[in-house]
Amino acid sequence: MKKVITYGTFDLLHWGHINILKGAKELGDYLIVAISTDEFNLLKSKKAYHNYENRKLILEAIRYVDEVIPENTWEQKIDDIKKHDVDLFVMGDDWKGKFDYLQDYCEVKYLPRTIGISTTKIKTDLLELENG
Ligand code: C2G
Repeated sequence: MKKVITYGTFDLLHWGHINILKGAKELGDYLIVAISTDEFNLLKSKKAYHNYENRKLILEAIRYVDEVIPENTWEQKIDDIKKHDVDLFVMGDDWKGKFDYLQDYCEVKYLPRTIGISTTKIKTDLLELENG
């Protein structure tokens, strides 16, 4: 069984997130998503609209996702890959090159980021709607 892992905040879930989760799942048989905790988001200077529990609940409802684990630190990826016996690490290509060091432990693939949608865009578009 080919196990795939990916990481992210996945706040205000949108079709760009679904594309990467679908794409990652299609490259294996079992997809683990390490979702950033609220504390780790602070390290990424991100403030998620939904808290960790609710973002986890939403991700677990997605057909492409088999398991959700917490992402607490930048450094946990190697341990996660070993602990969960992961064969393939997948991220959107806005991260291209940043995780190549993981190639010593598993395959690394960057999939094309979906253009035209992001959590930040959703927030700014809603603000503009409100302000008219
Ligand atoms: N993504 C995408 N297309 C978009 C938006 C996001 O493919 N339009 C992908 C990102 O490339 C990433 C995943 O969706 O692979 C999750 O994106 P975020 O929730 O923004 O996660 P990020 O802040 O990039 O955190 O340790 C890694 C970090 O936790 C990644």
